[in-house]
Amino acid sequence: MPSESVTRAREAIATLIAMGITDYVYCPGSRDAPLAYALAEAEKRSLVRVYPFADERSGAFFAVGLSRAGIVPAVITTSGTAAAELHPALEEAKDQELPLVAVTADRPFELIGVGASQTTTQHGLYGPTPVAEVSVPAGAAVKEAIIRLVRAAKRGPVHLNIAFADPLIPQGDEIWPEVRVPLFDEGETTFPRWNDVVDGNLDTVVVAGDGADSEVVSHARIAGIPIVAEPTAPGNGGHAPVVLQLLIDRVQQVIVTGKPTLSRGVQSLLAQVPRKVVVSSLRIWPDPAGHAQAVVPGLRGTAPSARAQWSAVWETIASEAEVAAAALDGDMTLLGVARQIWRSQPEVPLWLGASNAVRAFDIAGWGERNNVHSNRGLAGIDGTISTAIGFGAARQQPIRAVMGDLTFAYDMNALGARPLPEQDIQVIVLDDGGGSIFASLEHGKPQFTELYERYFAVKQSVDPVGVALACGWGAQRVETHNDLQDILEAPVRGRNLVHVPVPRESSLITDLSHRTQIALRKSSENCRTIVP
Ligand SMILES: Cc1ncc(C[n+]2csc(CCOP(=O)(O)OP(=O)(O)O)c2C)c(N)n1
Ligand SMILES: [Mg+2]
Repeated sequence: MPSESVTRAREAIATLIAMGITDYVYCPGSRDAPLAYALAEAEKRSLVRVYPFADERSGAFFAVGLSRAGIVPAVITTSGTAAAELHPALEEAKDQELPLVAVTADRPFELIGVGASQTTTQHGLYGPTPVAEVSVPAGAAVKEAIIRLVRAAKRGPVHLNIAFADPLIPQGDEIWPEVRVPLFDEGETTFPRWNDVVDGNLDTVVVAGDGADSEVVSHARIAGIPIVAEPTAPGNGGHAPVVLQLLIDRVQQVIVTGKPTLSRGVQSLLAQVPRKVVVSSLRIWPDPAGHAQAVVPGLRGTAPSARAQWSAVWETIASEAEVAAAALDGDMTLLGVARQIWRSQPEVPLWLGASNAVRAFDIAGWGERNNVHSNRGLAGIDGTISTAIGFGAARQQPIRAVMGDLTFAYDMNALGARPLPEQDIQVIVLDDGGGSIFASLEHGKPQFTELYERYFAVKQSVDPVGVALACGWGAQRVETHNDLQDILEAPVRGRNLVHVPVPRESSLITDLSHRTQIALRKSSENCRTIVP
């Protein structure tokens, strides 16, 4: 007689496949074993790609990487704490509105709350995080629930909790179900024209954050509108935070696209600018101040030309900022190294860790670069290596991931995982002996120096090279610009780690901004009118 649980697991996987889900992170356990057998059958039929992970937290972040690369993944765990491990990645997926299906196997519901082993309340486990959630009791049909759930996943993570009763292994006579799903018509959206919502008489900047609309950025560029783009947005690669610091009071209108999170200057601008247009198709559009005049899903037509004087002022300061930044070349500092990495092998996708790593690129990178990514949803320092591995796996491309030392230590487990037998990934650890970002905030003041080390820096006793070697990665410590350059010019092959010690920075932007002002004063008398 066929196993009822294995039959339902097959129905579940066949329905997920029919809904277009072909990539599965599978984390082992006893309760989710029926799903393992179902996946193995689907794999035999070449219907799915399966990435086995022992560590569910890492596996879930790997899935976020897949999703960021355009694949809708499912992550399968067993019951108990295993299910809880998905929560951080689901939070990140929620904020980026990335589709992801969390499938947790559960005990039959009558075993909840009666002291049964590895049994907890899994329905509602992630609180309000999933955009949809369904729990299916043991023995109940799963198809309809899954169809509705996967459709809801367009807007973020969803949670499917399925209870399985014993026996959990195949009895040998289960069939592979034929599952048909409805065709869904997605309809069309029409966008307003630029001139309908953007005032062409105002001095405007486009702020492009993570997930920005490349059409908006390219139209703005043609019209000469200055662009303040974060490293993960199109139009990146200037020293916009530095320029903005000097011109912030002159901006009369902002067009926001994507979710900007990196610089305090941009946040101040967004809070104070008189006129703001948000271009976003996200369910939760970025406007914390809540005073946007318009929120639109896109713009059509051409952008109104910027005033020539406004573009010229911006350009002048931007080129002086570049002169100031060029003085960093050769430095083994966070900014110097970020600049060096940014300009090496632009064809290799970059994955940037949160904290100062991504900010250093925001300030020091020069020259536009595509294919730069980061978990900017909740800007966690967890799961960075796992997400980068997932993104690289989805793109089937070598990838370079750059992060701070705490960020590395947080996700070291990922170095031991082998979701793919072979992968080309380079992890660069910018090691400044703990968490440094707080030193550039109020906590960096001299009166807190002693407290800082113990409460904020929390330096880990971890040797990244030793860890990497122990996990079968290649690894080296690099201390000179030239040695780093040799590594950055070589193709990324296999798994390897580069450990780069850098001094702790107290403020990334102030120094560059100061240098830019000096350069401006020297370069032209006219600039006195620009920088008072
Ligand atoms: C999961 C998580 N825990 C805590 C934080 C708060 N946090 C932000 S940056 C940071 C320190 C990061 O240190 P490191 O990776 O060495 O980068 P650095 O600031 O030194 O550049 C911490 C703890 C966070 N963002 N995510
Ligand atoms: Mg650090």
